[in-house]
Amino acid sequence: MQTTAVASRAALDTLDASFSGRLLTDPADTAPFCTDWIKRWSGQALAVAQPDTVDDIAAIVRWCAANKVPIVPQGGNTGMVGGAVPGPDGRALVLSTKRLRTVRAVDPVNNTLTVEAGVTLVEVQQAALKAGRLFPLSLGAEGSCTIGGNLATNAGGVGVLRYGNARELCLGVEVVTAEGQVWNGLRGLRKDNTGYDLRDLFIGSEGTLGIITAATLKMYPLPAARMTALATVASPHAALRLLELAQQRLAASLTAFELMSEFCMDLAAHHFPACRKPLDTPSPWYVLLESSDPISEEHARDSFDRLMEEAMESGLISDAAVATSLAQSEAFWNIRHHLPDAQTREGDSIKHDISVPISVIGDFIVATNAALEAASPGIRMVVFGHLGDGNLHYNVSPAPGGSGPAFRAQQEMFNEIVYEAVRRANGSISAEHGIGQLKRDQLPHFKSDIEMALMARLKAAFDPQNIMNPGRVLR
Ligand code: FAD
Ligand code: 2HG
Ligand code: ZN
Repeated sequence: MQTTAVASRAALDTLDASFSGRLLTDPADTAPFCTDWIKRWSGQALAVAQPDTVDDIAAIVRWCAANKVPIVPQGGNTGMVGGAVPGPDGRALVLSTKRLRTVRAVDPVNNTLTVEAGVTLVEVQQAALKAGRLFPLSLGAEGSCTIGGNLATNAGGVGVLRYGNARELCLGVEVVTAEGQVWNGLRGLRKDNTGYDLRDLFIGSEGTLGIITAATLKMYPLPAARMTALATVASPHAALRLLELAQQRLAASLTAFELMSEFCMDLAAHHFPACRKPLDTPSPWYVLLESSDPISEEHARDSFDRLMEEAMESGLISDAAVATSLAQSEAFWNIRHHLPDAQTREGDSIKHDISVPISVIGDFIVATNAALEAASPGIRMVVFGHLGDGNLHYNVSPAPGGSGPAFRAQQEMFNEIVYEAVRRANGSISAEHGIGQLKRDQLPHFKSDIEMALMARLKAAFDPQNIMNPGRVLR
């Protein structure tokens, strides 16, 4: 692409006239859109477009295609891999979906709802609740992330164990293609074998193939009751045995199973006083588990209490707090959801969002912790995650006061140790956050040449001018 930022600026007036909504060009206005949530990537935008409708988006994309201007789609800008912010050269247009906020349809009989891309995840959950249904995708950033971003990253979160990733919750999408055409694939069908599944290509493509402008999503019955507990376990191995027991006793009612190390709990309490530990017994590891019972409050409590008693009697857990109110349950979840923020407030963090087969996760943590601590004495491991999905946030913080370039320079060494262990375990270097900028150059080392070549051909077919989030996912 040869177009310069200067040439594109001259044409910005024609862009402004081509759509309703706002076009921000003053660097003071565009700056908030140019730095990511963890403040690791900062760039510059040619402009930030905030369109109101899908037709506006199509007009903007056509303008970008004609002027060869790269587009960086952005939803809530809560992504963890630097995919939603522009690069430093100031050539790209940030296309924010935040003004596409309509809930277009709710169909409680089909158990579906259709929402526009900029609706936040919490608002999607609320729209389902209003219809007496559950939209089960849930994650710490749900107040600000958008459903478009959730689908573009195939987000995971804390309900995957029972309901699956964002992909499993989406029946249809509407997309503006890289040529500025609108594809309406908003089908609410649970069965539809009519050729290649284009919906599944756009989901998880991180804005590199097209812009998701709306989606038809699945709703579920609301559970009759929920039970939440925070329990102490001696090791990740014990947590795994507890997971097995909980799955046997609660079956599909087990909806969340999260692991947190003691250091994570301490970090949350230190940076957020409301996140004080509800248990006095010291423990190296904690599990936050939740059941969603379809039958009744009484049934929920009986089966959950029986599970906790059995776990206590068999020595799998040494202490547990079972929430007796919604407020208490929310307080437990509050601790879990504040971990990313707590680690950021503590200073630098090097993140690894990995998955391995659940069966090997205990050995993985013991061996890889030892290797990292030997390679860089004093580091503090921040290990937590969605144990029920085999997905760990296997993050590294420096020794107290050790944030800075010297720590950050060790990133490659940490990555090598962690990703080599992931490779040996037949795991993935990105379980739920995606590839973005952060892992783009690692990807070819973890995919076969055939996979990389097929992905490159797909990209070329969908986005022949390479204007859709260029340089993300693929080089
Ligand atoms: P953005 O950050 O704006 O964008 C993410 C990517 O999608 C970018 O590549 C962007 O270009 C692209 N994109 C955005 N919108 C569109 C669109 N409409 N069409 C095409 N491409 C688009 N993630 C998890 O998976 N599980 C978790 O448990 C989880 N917890 C989190 C907790 C916290 C506190 C935070 C800050 C983040 C967490 N995340 C988690 C990461 C993040 O919230 C998710 O990746 C979320 O899905 C991103 O949504 P967003 O609207 O913020 O997308
Ligand atoms: C979570 O599960 C998110 O809280 C963020 O996926 C993980 O901060 C992280 O590494
Ligand atoms: Zn997560």
